Amino acid sequence: MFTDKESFKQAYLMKLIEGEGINLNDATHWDQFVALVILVKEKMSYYRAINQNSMSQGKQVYYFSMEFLIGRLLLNYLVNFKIEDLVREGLAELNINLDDLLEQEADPGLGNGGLGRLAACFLDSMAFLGIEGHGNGIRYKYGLFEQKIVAGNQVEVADNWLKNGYPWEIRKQNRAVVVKFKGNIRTEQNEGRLTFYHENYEQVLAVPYDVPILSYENCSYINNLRLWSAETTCGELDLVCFNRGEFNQATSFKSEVEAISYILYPDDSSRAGRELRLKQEYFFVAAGLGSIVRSYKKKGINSLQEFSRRVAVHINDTHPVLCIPELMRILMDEEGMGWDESWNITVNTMSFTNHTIMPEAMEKWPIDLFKGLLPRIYLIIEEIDRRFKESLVRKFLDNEEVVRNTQILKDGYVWMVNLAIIGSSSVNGVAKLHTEILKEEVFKEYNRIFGYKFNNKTNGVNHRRFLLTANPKLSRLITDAIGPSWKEEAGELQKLHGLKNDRSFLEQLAKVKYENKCRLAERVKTKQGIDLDPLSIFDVQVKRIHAYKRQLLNVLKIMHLYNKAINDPESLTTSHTFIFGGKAAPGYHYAKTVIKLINALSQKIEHDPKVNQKLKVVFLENFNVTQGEFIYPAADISEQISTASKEASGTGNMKFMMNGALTLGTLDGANVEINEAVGKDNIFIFGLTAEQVLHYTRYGGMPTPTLERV
Ligand code: 26Q
Repeated sequence: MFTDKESFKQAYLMKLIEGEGINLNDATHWDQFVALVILVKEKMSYYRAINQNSMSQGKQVYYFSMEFLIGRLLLNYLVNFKIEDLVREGLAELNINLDDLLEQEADPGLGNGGLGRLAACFLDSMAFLGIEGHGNGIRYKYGLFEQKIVAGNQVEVADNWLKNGYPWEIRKQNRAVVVKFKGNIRTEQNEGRLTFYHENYEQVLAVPYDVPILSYENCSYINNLRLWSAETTCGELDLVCFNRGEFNQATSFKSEVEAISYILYPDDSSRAGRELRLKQEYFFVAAGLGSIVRSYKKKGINSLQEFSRRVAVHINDTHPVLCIPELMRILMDEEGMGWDESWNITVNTMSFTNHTIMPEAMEKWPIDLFKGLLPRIYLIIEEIDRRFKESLVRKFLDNEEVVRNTQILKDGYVWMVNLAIIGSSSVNGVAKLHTEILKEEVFKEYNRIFGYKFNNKTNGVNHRRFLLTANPKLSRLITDAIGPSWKEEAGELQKLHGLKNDRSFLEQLAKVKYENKCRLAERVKTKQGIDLDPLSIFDVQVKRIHAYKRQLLNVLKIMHLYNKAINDPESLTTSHTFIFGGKAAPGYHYAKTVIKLINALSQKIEHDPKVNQKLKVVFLENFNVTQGEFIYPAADISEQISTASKEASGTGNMKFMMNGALTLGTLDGANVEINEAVGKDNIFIFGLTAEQVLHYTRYGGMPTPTLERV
């Protein structure tokens, strides 16, 4: 295995020639990329082998999430192995630019936005901290659509991220798990115990694909992201049907099964309630828990009584909440435990994060649909609900509202968030303000019953991806100034305080920002043919398009500047480039219209010679993790202007801030904590507080005559 530049070059050339039968001159960027991937994978296998010997018996953490937005991995692996410079220089000596190879890698769009990226950041952090923490999700054949802008409108194109194969995944056929849907439940009394038999079900084979999550620095910590793919249990086709001549039936069953992991649903909470989504949710939950229990037993621990001491399962929003009844099912129906013991183990194993306060985004399923698809899971939920209500009636006899607002089965629906709170030992919000709103407003009844469960975990981001790797120039400047320890411990960045009046440092800082703006401008020119002026102020709002995030407010502000400039061109003292980016859910008409409006405004200004030297609006196509890595380092101003109380936390706000952008924002989500941390020179706050907004929504009009502005 290579250890220095020369041995790397040799190994690399050998891979090209031996592995792919290509010599350097004939190799395309793709061939060159593949050769590097193979070398990195070999390095990983080497560390894996070392790690096998020191397999810990420590607690295993499983992060269940419908979404993981992991971004590209090649550079992440090179940085974590601390071989980026060696590889970059070695390749340069072979006349290969590492950046060209990085561009070959697909960015798997297996998530909608913040929630999915948070899951990926947690995997990175757990690996770094030496926590044995693994992701469990779905290997969607198609990720979130790729966004194109045609005549100012968003057009969705399928995200075929697997078309060239995904080099980092390893299919583990022998770890496949059978998942059962539909059918009926027969009960029988066996030795005084009611036993449940699931019959006439349809079975689906869940096949795992593992992606390695490598720790920064300590390369022997390699965790796993396990993504499940749905297949038929009988190989290619239902041969029995096929041989009987029932061709259509055989092929349609196959496609019905494969549909489960076919595509990621866009965050379109208002149009929830589709059976396929529920199938997806149970599919990866049952597969994941099945494999956890199997590997738990393999370790030779006979009794599952120890389970919650050795295993933690985290539920990322309500999407994987079926973990709760599914673990109950396994413990009772497969392991023969009683209800109380199973319930204790289950609650102590599960923890849950809520990511929203918006009532329309709370997941609920029509009972009839639910019962038909998951008959045994439904019975368990019914029993959880019954027992919960029974315990409530004892404690809250007086309070009908408490009973009504906390039950799982209500108005013909299964309310997933209620199941999550009742069945977990910890419930957290994602920023201080958000958690307060959960405790005092959204879940106030639960807070009376289970106050001890509620806690806050303010979101964070992986500064090694979004600063160290995405912004190499700033990273070098920081390291020269305060040493390298900030790479492991982000808190060390505080040392930069000492340089706040250091002229030379500040000049270099400005130079880095300028160069990052040039880098973004170059990329935008190549990708969209648009010229950006790096000398103008880059004022950026990139995030999903949503009413509460208020891209429209930003547009109105720009229109105001434009109108002013028409009458008085001198009113614009500096030139501004307003940059937007973000996807709209395909069914969200309002959000799509906002995109159209931004592009219309962009055209209008572009064609107005009175202002087009000073003002520009651009919409960047297909905002994703990779685009973000170019955008955050290049921003002067970060727009974080959601209606106070609506943005649970936000994480883009942190990525911009750590790359030296000033924030224009409202007191919402984690902006509140950023405000406390960075002070008035770095964040500019406007608008109502969350309390004022909530008061306004509840009572109408203005909350108090002396409305105080922050
Ligand atoms: C729901 C039903 C049907 C189909 C899709 C969905 C769905 C999918 C994704 C609903 C919600 C999401 C994603 C939500 C999300 O990303 N929330 C964000 O989470 C971040 C991490 O905590 C926060 O920083 C953001 O404030 C929050 O908006």
